Amino acid sequence: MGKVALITGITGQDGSYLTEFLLGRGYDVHGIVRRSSVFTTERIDHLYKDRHESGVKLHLHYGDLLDAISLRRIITQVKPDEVYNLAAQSHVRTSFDQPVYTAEVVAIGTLHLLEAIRDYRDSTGHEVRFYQASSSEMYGRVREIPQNEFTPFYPRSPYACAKIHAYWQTVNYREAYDLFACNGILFNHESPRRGETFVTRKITRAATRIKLGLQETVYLGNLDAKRDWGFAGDYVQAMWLMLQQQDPDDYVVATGETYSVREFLTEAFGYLDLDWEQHIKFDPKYLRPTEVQILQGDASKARNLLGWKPSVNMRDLCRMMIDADMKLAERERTLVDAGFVV
Ligand code: NAP
Ligand code: G4F
Repeated sequence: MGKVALITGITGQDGSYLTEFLLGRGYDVHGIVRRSSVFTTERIDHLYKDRHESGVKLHLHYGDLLDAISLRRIITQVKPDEVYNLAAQSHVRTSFDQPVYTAEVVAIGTLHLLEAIRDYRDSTGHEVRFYQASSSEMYGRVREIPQNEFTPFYPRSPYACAKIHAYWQTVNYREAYDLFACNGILFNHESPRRGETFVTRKITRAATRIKLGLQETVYLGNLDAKRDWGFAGDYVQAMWLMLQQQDPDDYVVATGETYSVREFLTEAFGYLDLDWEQHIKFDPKYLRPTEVQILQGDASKARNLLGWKPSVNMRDLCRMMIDADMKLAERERTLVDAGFVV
């Protein structure tokens, strides 16, 4: 029998890459999907087979991190060996507009899940390994560069405060209840599947549309912020590796390199022979009340203990995203030329 994994946040960027990775390793993958009036499964549609076909390995269940009963029911039905908690209101700027909701999903939602797993393990004797999607955003106002597993947290957003709550709950369930629970402290990771309101994807979408004459301008906020950007496809492998170890632990996952938003812009627009300064305008709406100015990770522990290392640097990541977004822009151009409004 292959292993069974349960993924919260399966419809998100990381959920889709992790699903691909686990299916490739023979797992039965179950994912929790929120009910919505529109389809939200675009990122995993290429993996999904109708349940009436044979050999179906990907199964979706309606549920929500805010609905503890649904989590308990799904865990009892699915009997997972590994649970990956990727679900979150993951947008930092939005967390200032919806702090309570963000805390409920990110902090209390994680607690609902940990409680459900603990009770399931205790009543069945079935060991469940747990991965928590912790974030470099927790370092916030950094005093040391680069950041590693010992760097103190100093959160600068409601999102980061909630992630720190979930981080420590994960540690506490490991220590108090002997749960195999790990935190992956992941630095920013991007891909062609990145949500379009995160800065890298906003830039690659805009640059390709500008190149094809579909728009003129893009509005951005703080161009001086620096991030350690890696490729999401690499980072989900680190999540899996953490759950395959002898003992549970917490790991930083990062490239070790940091670049400003301005440098990312230069790379993206330069690749298309465009001058970004002709197309970028400032909008204070995109500033945060408190900003994280610089993140740069030290992933030595993951490299030494998990044998993990990133395979894509910022330049190649940016070009991968531009190449994918150019295909989208070309399709939009074709529609516009045929008289459709996009
Ligand atoms: P994402 O693309 O925003 O995906 C978030 C996922 O969570 C989506 O599937 C979303 O469902 C789901 N979700 C949101 N609220 C939920 C709820 N109440 N109940 C159940 N599901 C819910 O995020 P990502 O970039 O893949 O990141 C995955 C995780 O890693 C997140 O926890 C994020 O905070 C964390 N993280 C991300 C990064 C990064 O750079 N990407 C770095 C560090 C940590 P819908 O599709 O229905 O919206
Ligand atoms: O792309 P961002 O929105 O990512 P941010 O805030 O670093 O958060 C992402 O990474 C975290 C890991 O550290 C995750 F935990 C979190 O879930 C998320 O995936 O913004 C990056 C930087 C910020 O400094 C922001 O102020 O870009 C700056 N920025 C400048 N103009 C902008 C914009 N960010 C966005 N989203 N939109 C802008 O127009």
